[in-house]
Amino acid sequence: MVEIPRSHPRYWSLYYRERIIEGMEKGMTARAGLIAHGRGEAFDYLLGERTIEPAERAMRVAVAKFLLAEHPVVSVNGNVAALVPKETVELARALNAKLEVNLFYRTEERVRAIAEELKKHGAEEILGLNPTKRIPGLEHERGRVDEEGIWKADVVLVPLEDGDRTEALVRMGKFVVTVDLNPLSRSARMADVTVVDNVVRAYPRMVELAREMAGYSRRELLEVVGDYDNGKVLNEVLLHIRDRLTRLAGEGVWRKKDLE
Ligand code: PTJ
Repeated sequence: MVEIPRSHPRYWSLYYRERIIEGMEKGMTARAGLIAHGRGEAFDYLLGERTIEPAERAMRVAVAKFLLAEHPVVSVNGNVAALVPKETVELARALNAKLEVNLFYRTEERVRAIAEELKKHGAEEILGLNPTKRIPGLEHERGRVDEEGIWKADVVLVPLEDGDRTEALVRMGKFVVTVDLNPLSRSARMADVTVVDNVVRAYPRMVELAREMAGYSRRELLEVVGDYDNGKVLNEVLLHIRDRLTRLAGEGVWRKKDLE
């Protein structure tokens, strides 16, 4: 990995870029994953590179839904394995969920490389190595899922996902949670809960929330879910972006060193 000086004003952004490149060099991340990462970065700029309140609310509901689930599954792709392998394993453990490597651009080599990385971070059972089922309506490799994992799941977390697959999972009757920085993506619009946040911030926060809520009763978890409305939350994200841009345009960004 290229050494980035800690003093660089964009240190974290450059650091995660390097992690994605390294993920590709390790055979985990798809080439298209680099493009997806760039799109995510652009939306993170618009959000202000921090977890906003609607995302916090979405995370609480997502975690409560997972803790209420019978067959919860956390899906892992090549970008997530590069950016948050440790947090992915911690999250699945805290949510009592199974881990499934499930790829849009599936190749056996990438599945194996990702499974290895997860094992290095303490994962024991990893599904998705021999998927025997297919998501109805999705042809070829991108539709293959594990019978004991996504196939059976009632609640599934599919971060940085393709919209078509998200929609197909919803059609199968699954409760679908996604993490996606783009509030306008098809995935964000199709999911039941969309956490509009960077996965590098969202996963550690979700681990905290899962540990905090682990002691909640069923009734308390149902109260957290309440009458959550994903459409409303996405609208709030759009308004956050609009208001922030209006404010920044008013203040002026020319030669401004930090943006809040
Ligand atoms: O590893 P694979 O084969 O499963 O492929 C993974 C990618 C991400 C390449 C594949 O699912 C894909 O092409 O996804 P999309 O359609 O580009 O969607 C990815 C979404 O994730 C986009 O809306 C990005 O804005 C968003 N995104 C990118 N980086 C992050 C992110 N969201 C949260 N955190 C990020 N770090």
